[in-house]
Formats: sequence, C-alpha cells, structure tokens
Amino acid sequence: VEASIPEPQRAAWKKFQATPFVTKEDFEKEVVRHVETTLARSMFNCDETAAYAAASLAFRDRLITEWNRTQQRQTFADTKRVYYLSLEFLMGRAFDNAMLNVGLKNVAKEGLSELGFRIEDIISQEHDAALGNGGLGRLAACFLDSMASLNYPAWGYGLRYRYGIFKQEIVDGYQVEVPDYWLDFNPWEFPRHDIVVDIQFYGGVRKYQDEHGRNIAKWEGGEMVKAVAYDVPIPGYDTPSTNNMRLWSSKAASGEFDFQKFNSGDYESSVADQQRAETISAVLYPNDNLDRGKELRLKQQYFWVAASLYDIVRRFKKSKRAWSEFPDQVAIQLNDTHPTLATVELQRILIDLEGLEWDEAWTIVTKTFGYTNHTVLPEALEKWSVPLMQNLLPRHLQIIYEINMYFLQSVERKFPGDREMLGRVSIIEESQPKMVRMAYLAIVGSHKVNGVAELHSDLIKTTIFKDFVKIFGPDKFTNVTNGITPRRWLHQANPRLSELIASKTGGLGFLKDLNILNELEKFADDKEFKKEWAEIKYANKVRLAKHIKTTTGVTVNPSALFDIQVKRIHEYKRQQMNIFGVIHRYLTIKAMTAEERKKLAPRVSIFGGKAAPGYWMAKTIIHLINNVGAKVNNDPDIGDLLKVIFLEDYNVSKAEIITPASDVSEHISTAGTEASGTSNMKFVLNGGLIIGTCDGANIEITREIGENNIFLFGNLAEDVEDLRHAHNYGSHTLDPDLLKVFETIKSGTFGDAGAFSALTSAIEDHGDYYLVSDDFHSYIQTQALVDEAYKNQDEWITKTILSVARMGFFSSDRCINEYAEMIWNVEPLAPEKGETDGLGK
Ligand code: KOT
Repeated sequence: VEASIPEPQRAAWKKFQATPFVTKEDFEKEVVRHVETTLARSMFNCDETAAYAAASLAFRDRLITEWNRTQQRQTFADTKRVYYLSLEFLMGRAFDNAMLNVGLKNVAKEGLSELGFRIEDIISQEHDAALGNGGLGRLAACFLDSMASLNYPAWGYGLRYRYGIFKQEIVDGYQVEVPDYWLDFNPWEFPRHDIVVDIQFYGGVRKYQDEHGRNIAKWEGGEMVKAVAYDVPIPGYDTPSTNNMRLWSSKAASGEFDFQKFNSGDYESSVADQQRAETISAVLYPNDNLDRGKELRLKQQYFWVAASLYDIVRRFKKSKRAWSEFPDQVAIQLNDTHPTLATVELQRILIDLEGLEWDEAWTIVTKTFGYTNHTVLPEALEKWSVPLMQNLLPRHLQIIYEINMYFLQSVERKFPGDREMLGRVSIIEESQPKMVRMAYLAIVGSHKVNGVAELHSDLIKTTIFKDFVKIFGPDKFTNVTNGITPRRWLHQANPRLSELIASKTGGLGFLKDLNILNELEKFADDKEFKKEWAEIKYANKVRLAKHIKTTTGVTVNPSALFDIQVKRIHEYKRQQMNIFGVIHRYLTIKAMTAEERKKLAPRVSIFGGKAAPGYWMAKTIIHLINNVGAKVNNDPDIGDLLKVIFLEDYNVSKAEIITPASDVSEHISTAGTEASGTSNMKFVLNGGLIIGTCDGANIEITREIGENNIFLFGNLAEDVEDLRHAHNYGSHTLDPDLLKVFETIKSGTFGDAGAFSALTSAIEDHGDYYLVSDDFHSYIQTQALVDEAYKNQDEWITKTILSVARMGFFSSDRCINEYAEMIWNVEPLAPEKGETDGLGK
C-alpha cells in the first residue's frame, strides 16, 4: 500500500515535524504534558510511578523521533541489514539507559528535581524487562546496544512474553517462583497493530504437478494464529542512530474459524481457541543450558521465526531485487539453535511460495545465515522428536529430510563408504523416536559457525562438531569471544568510577573505544588516584551492604572482603563447591585461637541466582546456602569474620548494584563446561579481581590482564575426560577436607541432614561428574592466597587498576565489529552531520 504524502503537502509536514527536547525546560514541559494529558493526572496526584511514566514517555517520544529517522535513512540507503534472532533479550531497565545514551541524564535529573523528584527514586520505579534466563539473553541485549552505538543497520527479533523469567522468593531457605507479569505499564514498547502475520500450524501437505509438470507441495489446513508486532526502540550511545527490536505477540486469528463456532453457539470453545493462541507467547521457558523438548516451545520457535522471516522477506521484496541478491541485503544471525527453523522456513518460502529451484534457494539460505553456538553441555543441545515435528510442521519436516539427503550425499562423495560417519553426522538421529538434531541443521544451513570464547570455539571443533570440520573444512568455524557493553556495565552501574576514569583519560571517549582504558596504567601507582579508586569501591560496597540489610536483615561490614558468585544456579557452575568451601572456612575459624582469628581477613560470601523450577539439585544448593547462612550469621563465636548471604531474585537491575561491589567474584565452572561467561568481564571492569578455573573467557581475561592479577586454580579441560573415567572405573578417593565438610552437613549442623544427601552423594556415590572433589584442594588453597593478597591493600588496588586498564578487549563493540566483518559483511551507516539535532549535550 502506497501511504506516502504527496509532494505539495510535504512542506506542511516538515514544518510541524516533531522536534525532540534538548533543554531542561522543554523536558519539564513534556513531563507535565504527559502527566496532565497522557496519564490524566495533575500535580495533586502525581506519585513516583506517575513521574516515572511521564518522564519515560518524554524520552520515548524522543527516541521514536530518532528511530523514525534512522529507519528512513536505512531504507533510502538500501544497504545490507543484520537481523539478530534471539528467543531471549535480557534487557533490564530502559529509562536510565535511554537518558545516558541520548546524553540527557543531567537535564532529566535537574528537570525532575525542579518538579519535586529524585532521579534515583524515579529510575527504581521501572520493572525490569526480563525476557531471558542468563548470559545468552544478556549477550543479545549487549549486542543490540553495540549495534546501535556503532550505527549498524540492525534489528533484533524476539518474542513478547507476557511473563518474563519468574521472580524468585526465598521462603524458609527454599526457592519459590512467582510469575513476572511485567506489562501492566510498559512505555518502551510501541504496538504495531497494522503489522500482523498469519502463522500456520499442523495440517498436511498435498503434492501434485502443475500444468508445466512442476512438482508442487502445498501446506494446507491446520490452525492459524496471528503474530502482532511490538517495537522497542534501541538507542545508540552518543549517536542519533536508534535501532529496532521487534517482539511478536500471539493472538487468535479472527474470522472464519471462531466466527463459525461462535455463530453455531460454541462460545466456550471459541474462547478456548483464543486462549490457546495467546498461550504461545505467554511465558519464557525458565531453563538455562537445558532443552526439554516440549511442544509449546517448538510452537514458540516456529511462530517467532515465521513471523520474523515474513517481515524480512517483505522488506527485501520492496527493493525489487533478484532473489540471488538476498544475501547481499540480509544477514541473519541465529542466537544458538533456538531459531534454526528459520533456515528451513526461508527454503520453504523460496521453493514453495516463490518458485525457485532447490539448489538456487539453498545457496541463498546458506549465504544468509550464521550460527552461534553457546554450549557444549549435552543436555542443552536441542533435539526435536520427528513425530512431534511431523504433526506440527509437516512441510518443514519434509524439507529437513531433503536437506539431510543432499547433505549426506555430499558427505558420501567426500568420504565414500564411511557408513559410520553418515550415521554420526545425519541431521536425523536414528533413535526411538527419531530426533532432529538442531545444531547439525544449523551448521548445514549456515555459512559460518562460531563459538563464544577461544577455548569453547576450539572445543566445538574437536568434540561435538569434529566431523563437520572434516566435511566443511576449518574455515567455516570461527571464534568471536563475548563482550559486554561498557555503557550499562560501567557508566550506568558505576557512575563514580566512570567519572574518575573520564577525568584521567580526557572524557568519556573510553565508552566508545574501551581500549582507551589503557591510559589508566600510568595511575596504577599514583597515590591520590588509588585513594579515590579505593573510596569508590568502598562506597559501592556500602551501597550493597545497605541492600543486603534491607532485603535480608543481615548486617555486613563493608570493610570485609566481599566474595560474590551471582549467576544461574547449575551444577556445572559449581556453587556447591563454593558453599562447601564456606563450610570449610567456618570449621577452620571455629578451630582457631583468638590470636589466629585476628590475622584473618573478614569475609562476606555473597550468592545469588535462580534455579530452573524443575532442577532439584540446583534448588537443593540454594537451600544449603541459606541454611549455612542461618547458622553462620547467628554464631556469636564468628562475628564479622564470616557472613553468608543469599540475595533473592538476582536480575539485571540488581546486577548493576552487585557488580561494582565485589572484591573477588567466583567463576569456577568445571573446565570445559562454561562456554564463555560474561559476568567475569563485568566484575573485572568494575575493579574486582576474580577467582576462576581455566574455562571460557577466564583464559582470555588472564591473557589480557596478566596472570598476576587473577586467581586461577583447578584441573584443565584436557584432563577432565580422564578424571571422569578414573572416578567411574578406578579407585576414587575423595578430598579429606571435603569429607569433613560432608560429615558436618550429615551431622545436622545446617538443619535436616537428609535434605542435602543428594548433594553429597552426587560426589560420593555418583562419580562426581563436575570434579568438585578433584578441584577442592586447589580451590581452598587459592582462597587462602586471596586472603593473603587482600591484606596488602596497596598491592591489591594496583592489581585492580591494571586489570581495568587492560579490559578494552571485552567491549561488545569489539564483538560486533568482528561479527560484521567476518560473518555478516555489513557496514555501519553513519548519520549525516546536521541531519538531526544530534545530542543534547
Ligand atoms: C541453552 C539452552 C537454553 C537456554 C540457554 C542456553 C545457553 C546459555 N547456552 N549457553 N548459554 C550461555 O551463553 C552465554 C553467552 O554466550 C555464555 O557466556 C555462557 O557461558 C553460556 O552458558
């Protein structure tokens, strides 16, 4: 539909086009206008919620103006765009981020103050957008920030879950899940009721020959559901570029179906249909690093992928180019295997709907897609049962079989007679029932596959995807080490540190080129600077101590060493090893003389993180941490020497308080299991040291900051397999200190001894798969080194300054530039000077 205003009337439009506010006065005017009109309130009933709403709407209007301009610019330029497909976007709060990226936080702060509000109180009114589980979803959010900040024409595509990740409450030491209904008031989304896509499920395939003798496959019947677009503006930092995140919401297809039922008096079932349709985008699956193969999850995946591809193809078709140019205009990145059906859907569109030949179509598909792998854990590798897929997506299953047939034929040509190889690499696993291996499909359907840290990218090449390296050659496989956005994870979370750095490096330029942090090296021995540096850390610890006091009631001493492990609870991340170490410390202190105790550095052990609701072992770990806390924190014999805290409901906005407050943080996964980790980067960037295993990005962090500045311990990835084998087939003697810890637990010191038997017997009786006992001694020794090092505050501070100075590599801007160059082949599209009013600075 041509909806463009004719030339003669455009002058009027230009005259009256929206102008984003820049001054404090204009900001206040917008806030008052929104309070009085949009919200229908007045100065006599404007509470903090209303002030938050109005201030956000003022910024949203501003973002939307730039968003429109950015989209226009991209459409006119008609250059290649990136589409980042992710089932998770763990965005956190948007208001503070919008103010900082647009450069108007001070304007807003003063404006709000004149209107009677403190900006911190207003910021904290916002509900986190928690559409993700952990690292994978937060990575997608950091990438959106970097793509906009670097002016890449890029869209995020995801699902608009009505319920994000559950809220965690701790009741009597147990995790309780509470639904996270976050959409009551969300000023950051922009419903596009005109952008609606019909999505088909179930039905069957009719095959026939048309009048030209061509084979036609028609997917017919089944159910229709509507996908409605909701757009969220993504502002870049210090640039007018504002990209788009498009989230799809499911709605019942109105019309024939339910209308018929309705007329025939079947009101109930027409309402049931509607509810079933809306269920598709209702809830985020709360599993991190686990695949459960549920039908509704497959429905979510296809719903989102089909709507996104329809949208992408529609946009491409407007340019009236030949199909062969599709990969020159479109790059699609698959964030893990969750969107892999997109490869099949594009092939279906091209052959069934657009009439292309198979080979021509498949060339386009593979040139378009890139696939990022985030895990090697076998329980996390997605597989879908063939009967399930046959029922839900009959045409897609046929296409998958055909993709597999051509693929296996090419393997057969390259490795004639190697039947075992064919069985190993087949996209279809010949099990009962048969399964579609999504990672294999993603590899075959993409031109590049990347891991997320060097060790991980090497591991996938030598273990789970070894055969595929032989088949496609090593160049198809590459590495892009993860990163984090310094805007949120330094400037926003730690404003004082950001300010101090700016004062020594000539302004905020480091937020756009993080390598500028290097200039801090020369202050590593500067007395004045170190004093300020230490004061900021202390203030951040005081802030966290206050949060601990109000949320748990426990008083912690901000001068104690803050030792933090916050991340999803998982056996491979080994929070159990941490809490066993804490128990060991407790026993050690109890056995000490008063003299010995004086020499000890007081410690606060802080944990946080959610367990998947069905993951019993993870829930048991949370229970043990809380029970240890209850015992230790109330033991008068211990006092400040040791406190154990479990922080409820760890999420992005809490991470912004927690991350700047660490002295050490723990990244202690069994070597070879954590693909990258990203909180390790956040903690170091905020002036904390880390204790970690030789795993994921810890290795590259060590390379960058120097091995004197990190506490590494434990067995190496290359030895893990042999150790596991020895546990199961050799004699398995456990660490004596760990056995003492187990005895204490079993004696009931931390409450009901039986409650924790699963934790101890996983190690004693079931092979200790995660090597807790093998690494325990080295862990305890390294913790003792931490104690020693912390006593020398002067050296400690120097280590933290040097570490921050060397963290430039871990900016997500570096990642995005690598993806753009190696995988997407896209260029930034810089806004022209003077095209907009630019920033309000
Ligand atoms: C897998 C299945 C479902 C949900 C999440 C996953 C998942 C999450 N797989 N890997 N991750 C994490 O991704 C992060 C970002 O790359 C990594 O830093 C982290 O090590 C992975 O565990």
